[in-house]
Amino acid sequence: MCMIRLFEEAIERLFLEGRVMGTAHTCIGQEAVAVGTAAALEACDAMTTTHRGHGHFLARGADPARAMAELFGRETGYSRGRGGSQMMMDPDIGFYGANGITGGSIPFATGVALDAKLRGTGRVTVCFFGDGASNQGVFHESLNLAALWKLPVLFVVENNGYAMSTSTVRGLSNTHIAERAGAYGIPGASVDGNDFFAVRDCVAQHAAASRAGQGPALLECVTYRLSGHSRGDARVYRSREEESAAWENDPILRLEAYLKADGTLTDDSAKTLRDAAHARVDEAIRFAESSPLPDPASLQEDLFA
Ligand SMILES: Cc1ncc(C[n+]2csc(CCOP(=O)(O)OP(=O)(O)O)c2C)c(N)n1
Ligand SMILES: [Mg+2]
Repeated sequence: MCMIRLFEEAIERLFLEGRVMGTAHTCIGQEAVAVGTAAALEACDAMTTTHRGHGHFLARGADPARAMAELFGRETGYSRGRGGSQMMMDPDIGFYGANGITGGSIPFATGVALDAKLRGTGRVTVCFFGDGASNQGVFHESLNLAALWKLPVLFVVENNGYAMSTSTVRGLSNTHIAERAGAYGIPGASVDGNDFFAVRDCVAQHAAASRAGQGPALLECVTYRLSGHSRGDARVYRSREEESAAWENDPILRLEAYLKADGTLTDDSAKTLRDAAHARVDEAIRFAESSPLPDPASLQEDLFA
């Protein structure tokens, strides 16, 4: 979780410094959802994500150096520098990609789960998406088919309070997204998405059921997008007081306090962990900046249209 936080903070800084181009959506404040979910999965399982997917990718085991290189547009990046923030994937770790289309990963993950069912691989697919994406038509279409065909897929909605500048109370007729599970006759659960253990245990329980043939579930992780929507968001649609209150609920500080209270972590070991995470992110930036840009002569490689 620390490494994800530092990776995201580095990206926000690198954009401001003009060292990284384009845009990116960071997941500061949502790290427990990514890491809690990844901790509950098996190596054979699959994940898909959204435009806000760095944390999911890193939690699944992506190399931060290659992810950073992709953000820098370098040949050593996950998409050879051609995709950037929203176009990273690595099938070798069961990570089938981010998606710039809001809700775009929902039918895609359903297809990955259909493949697992037809082949009998025992693989569970986790599909991350946001509260805003839950209003897309493909959400209904995918959950209906996944429920009908009892597909091994967990729809994990990160209810982070906002879709761009629209708060959930302004955009959702019922902000308790997990309650929609009843419409499809599948299990639904809502957990505190800033509590690592709550997320991990909930995903583990439903992944086991799904793996055993019981079909999909809709899991809602209630969290808060501490960052702006993307680069250059002045956050005029919410107050600084609201943000300060949300920072009090920082999932990393909560986990740290918990682990210190039960004696697992000390001030020294917490510092050692943070230093190690810092070193990995610093090394990722060094790797990215020293990597070559793609050769212009390779421009037409990997084009399918
Ligand atoms: C089909 C489509 N419509 C609109 C957009 C513009 N858009 C990008 S992110 C976003 C909000 C997504 O909100 P949510 O699903 O809650 O995810 P979050 O950004 O909170 O992680 C929108 C509307 C898009 N990328 N794709
Ligand atoms: Mg959202």
